[in-house]
Amino acid sequence: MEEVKLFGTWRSPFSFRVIWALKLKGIKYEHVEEDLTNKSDLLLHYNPVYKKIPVLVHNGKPISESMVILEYMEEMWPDKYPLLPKDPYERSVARFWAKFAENLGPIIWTFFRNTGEHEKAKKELLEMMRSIEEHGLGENKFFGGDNIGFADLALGRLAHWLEAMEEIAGVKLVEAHTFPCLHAWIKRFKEVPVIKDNLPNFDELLVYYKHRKEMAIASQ
Ligand SMILES: N[C@@H](CCC(=O)N[C@@H](CS)C(=O)NCC(=O)O)C(=O)O
Repeated sequence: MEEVKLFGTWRSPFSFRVIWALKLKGIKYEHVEEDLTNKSDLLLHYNPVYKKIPVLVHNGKPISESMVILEYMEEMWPDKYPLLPKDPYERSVARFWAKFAENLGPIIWTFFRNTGEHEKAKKELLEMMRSIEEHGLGENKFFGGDNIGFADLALGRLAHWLEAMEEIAGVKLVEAHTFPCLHAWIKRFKEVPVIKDNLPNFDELLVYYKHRKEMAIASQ
């Protein structure tokens, strides 16, 4: 009998990458909700280096870092809804966009915090989105082809979390006329049942981000 536990938190796009992968692969797991203002001893024990969620604990063994967890799951349960294509070149393309998503995260955050680097971050963010728009999807519905895969899960924060940030910031970056491919991808991605049924509550996300933004402004 396998024991799978996920240490995560309700609002984290990194937690959701793992939740989506677990659901897609049909792996039963127990969710352990962490309060990041008062981290549990178990979390500190399982991830002593970064002390961050998500951590997947499989039969007592901890795996940290969301994309490392996805790679682990893919190797551990390769036949249940493969996240990566079989072809080595196509795998490299999926990993390329997943890595791109990792670089996108800090830029989104800098842009949202609206500090002195705001305009620079906005320009950089728009350039990165332009790259996804022009080189990411091609004729495909998803980065994974006809179905969502590794890179789609990595980029998932663009689909829900960015929208909440845009609303708080009062700026709409991704629109049908500015980034039609990306805009269509976001819509399609959120229509996939596993995604649609597993997203944080939007209003609660707005409250959380509003608070984070106020804190960022107060500390400037
Ligand atoms: N690179 C990590 C990022 C995870 C991360 O930033 N987690 C945040 C929550 S969204 C966290 O645990 N923060 C707690 C802290 O920084 O103390 C991953 O992909 O898993």
